[in-house]
Amino acid sequence: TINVKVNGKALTAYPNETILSAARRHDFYIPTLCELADIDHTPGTCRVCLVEIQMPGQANTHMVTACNTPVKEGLAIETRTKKVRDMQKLQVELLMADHLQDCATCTRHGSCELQDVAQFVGLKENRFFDPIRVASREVDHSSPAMVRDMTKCIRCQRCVTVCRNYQEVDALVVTGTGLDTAIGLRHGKNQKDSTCVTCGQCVLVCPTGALAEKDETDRVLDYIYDPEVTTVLQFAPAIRVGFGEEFGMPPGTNVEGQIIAAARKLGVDIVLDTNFGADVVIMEEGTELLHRLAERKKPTITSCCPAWINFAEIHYPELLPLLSSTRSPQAVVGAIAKTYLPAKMGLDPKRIRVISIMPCTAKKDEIVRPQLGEDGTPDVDVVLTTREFARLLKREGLDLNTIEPSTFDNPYMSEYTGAGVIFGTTGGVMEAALRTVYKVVNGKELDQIELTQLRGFEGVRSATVDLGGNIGEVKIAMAHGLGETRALMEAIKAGEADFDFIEIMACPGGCVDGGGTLRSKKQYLPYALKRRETMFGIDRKAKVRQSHNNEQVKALYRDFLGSPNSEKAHHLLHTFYTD
Ligand code: HC0
Ligand code: SF4
Repeated sequence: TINVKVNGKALTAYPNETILSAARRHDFYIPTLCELADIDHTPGTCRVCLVEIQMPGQANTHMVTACNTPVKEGLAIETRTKKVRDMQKLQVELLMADHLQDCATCTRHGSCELQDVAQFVGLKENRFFDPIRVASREVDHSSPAMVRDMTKCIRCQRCVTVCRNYQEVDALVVTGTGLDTAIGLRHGKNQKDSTCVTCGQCVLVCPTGALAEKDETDRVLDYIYDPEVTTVLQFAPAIRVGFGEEFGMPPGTNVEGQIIAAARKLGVDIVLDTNFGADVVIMEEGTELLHRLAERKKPTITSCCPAWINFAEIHYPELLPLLSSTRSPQAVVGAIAKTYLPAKMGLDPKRIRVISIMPCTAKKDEIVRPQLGEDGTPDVDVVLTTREFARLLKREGLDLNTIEPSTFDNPYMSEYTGAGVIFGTTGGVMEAALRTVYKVVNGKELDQIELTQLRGFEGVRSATVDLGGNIGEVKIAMAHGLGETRALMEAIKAGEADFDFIEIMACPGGCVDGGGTLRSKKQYLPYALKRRETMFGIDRKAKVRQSHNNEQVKALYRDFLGSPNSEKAHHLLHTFYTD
């Protein structure tokens, strides 16, 4: 180890460790805006982590950036001298010179890392603000899912790193030099026409409001306060285990009951569960899988993750025939809510507006796909991310902490099984599908409902599962994160991956860590395992744990669709992809 002093206190550091890392391990706070240890990112571009150091035996001191200066034996480090504080303040003031000053209108207001650091250094004035430069910065509204606002970018490049090294989409590049440096899409494209798949991982690591979901809370209020409209709200499996964090609850708290109650307080007419749609998806996709296995078509790849669909369409169009044609659970709920539900409840389908709460940015561009609607009317009208839903409740003066939990009351589309709920974590769709496929093949339930051998967390996992009957052993794989997905797709193309069924989730961890979830400052995906644990706990306690045993799903087939993969089911619950 290496001996150093921080603010006069002796402590030990590791060889090759940076000053920032050593100080942090010993609870000395040094502000920074670009560094993000979780994604191994220390570009040293924000220059806020300035500290004053003195080499052993030397009288003079130097100012250095702590994030990329290694410790040395005998080094004395000062983090709070007047000189350090003044220079940090000046550095933040310089960052603010080229930053839109209108914090009150920003989606990041109240959770912005730049605001935090400005408070920390005690910034009181903005002497260098250059409105003309800021006005010349690009704001890209082309995507239905996300906004890229360069008037708020501090060029930390975290987004470039996550997109390039983790998602391996590599859509983002640094453009320009010097004062003109910015972040853009490759080849000067706008977001919509670029190779971006709107997974939103870059949004999760952005320290400011430069990258954000497209805020549609106003549109939801328009629907809710329109007396002519019947509002139907669905929320995704992962929402109930990640939403409480937006209101300061411990990570992974199950707030399903509070969400239902909050939606009613907002004025939503009918509250449904996307989990119901997940159970329907298993009926459709499971049936499709069995047909494809019989025809020796393989692999079949899941189709519920919209950033994965975007990725396949843009980056692997030659593999599109392998994708299941079954729509995602959110799309299924949308289609059923505008056909079966009004028929059952005596509602006018034209007056129904479906609102989805999703942990995902890509779900916003999923709903504008023309094939997910009827005669130009979308099945789902608007998607709010977890973050926007929190913003909406706060706008309406609702605090999740003080809301009494409630329960679902819709008799047609709100019941769900344990299989439906685990969709939200990597491997869950696979596990849910196998529970049902096993029953179809063998006429009896799996002895062991929990397929714990599938529950690892490695980026790509594979297994061989004996489905018995006329099917026998099938080889399956699950990937989460697009970097891992790319590796798997390359292996398939090279003929080196012999799988029957593959689950893909574009976000590392699956939906519980989607690009629409809480932005946890200074960390990348810290709550994945807690949220996942809660999800498995909900499944374990569920009275019904297999999709085919969902009574409301059975009624849907009996009264409306006929059987899985029927003509009507095909029309309403299946889709196609385009390259
Ligand atoms: Fe997911 Fe879904 S599980 S994609 O991760 O399949 O967003 O939670 O809603 O649609 O059910 C997200 C989560 C969903 C869908 C479901 C699937
Ligand atoms: Fe890259 Fe995903 Fe961000 Fe698009 S949304 S730029 S693919 S990280």
